[in-house]
Amino acid sequence: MFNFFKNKSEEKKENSQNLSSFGVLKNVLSKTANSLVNSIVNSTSGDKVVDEFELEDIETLLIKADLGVDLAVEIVNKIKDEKIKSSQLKDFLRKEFTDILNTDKEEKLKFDKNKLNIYFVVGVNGAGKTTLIGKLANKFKKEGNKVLMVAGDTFRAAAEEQLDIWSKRAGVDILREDKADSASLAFRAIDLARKENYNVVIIDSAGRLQNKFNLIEELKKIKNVILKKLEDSNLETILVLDGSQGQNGLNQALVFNEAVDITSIAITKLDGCSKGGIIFSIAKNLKLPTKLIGTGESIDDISEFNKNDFINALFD
Ligand SMILES: Nc1nc2c(ncn2[C@@H]2O[C@H](COP(=O)(O)OP(=O)(O)OP(=O)(O)O)[C@@H](O)[C@H]2O)c(=O)[nH]1
Ligand SMILES: [Mg+2]
Repeated sequence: MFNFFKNKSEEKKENSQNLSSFGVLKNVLSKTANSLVNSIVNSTSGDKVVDEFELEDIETLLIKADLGVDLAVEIVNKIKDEKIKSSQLKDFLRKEFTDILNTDKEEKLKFDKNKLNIYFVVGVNGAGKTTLIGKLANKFKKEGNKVLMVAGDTFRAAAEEQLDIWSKRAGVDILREDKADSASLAFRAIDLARKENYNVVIIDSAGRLQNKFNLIEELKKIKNVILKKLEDSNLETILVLDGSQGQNGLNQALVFNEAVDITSIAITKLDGCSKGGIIFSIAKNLKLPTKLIGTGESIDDISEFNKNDFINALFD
């Protein structure tokens, strides 16, 4: 009965909390759904086999949706070979996209409450690493875990400060040290976590495009330290990709995977972008599972990737 007294912002907050996480996902993916599904289905007409001209359009549209040339050509060839009709196109795409996501890799982020869980977060400049760490820390903290953030980006001025702000927002501890060597910081972080019973450690890293060799060498050093101290801990090496950059992500994934064996992908900035097709491209080409998606700039704007929900959000 007191609804009348609620101000607009309270109302908005309540409404957004009422939105199911699927509703949020559907909203976030609406542009990708348009570019990857609707525009393609709408590019054909009549209840006839998709013709040559339409196939050309479909190929262009799939490439534009950041599926990558190889995958786009493969799908178009299948439509042609299987003599798919316009009316069957949507179901055909749904099955194709579902099959691509069916890699045999674990879909969920590794986590075991009774173990130390280490998340090493890598990616190029501005991909959204630090923001993702803030969101992830908050999620783990809310689920009752003892979380330590590690300010492993000791390169960029103000990077540690930025992580510090996120640690306060999430209400978790942070290990930071001016001008520290990031590998030795990771070393001390894992020791500290064991000594003080943290069960989640999230390590930030620098994202330098302009100095790729040094960046990659530094990441390898950090990873080696983590592996040496791993014991029976869980480890996820998470590559953060800016979803709005589309196909660039594939090249980044190749380089980072070669250097530090990526175990999961986090795609950020999917909100408002139409390039979510990159998820299929990465699954197909690298067999790397996307496990997290960033859906905005606020602390709760993170979802665990679920392939059925993802497909349903695109197609339903
Ligand atoms: N819209 C949107 N913006 C995001 C998302 N994730 C991160 N950002 C924004 O992207 C920008 C860069 O994010 P950071 O977290 O600082 O990126 P980073 O990878 O740590 O960058 P460096 O430390 O410079 O390598 C910030 O302005 C974030 O607010 C997301 O999911 N959606
Ligand atoms: Mg950062």
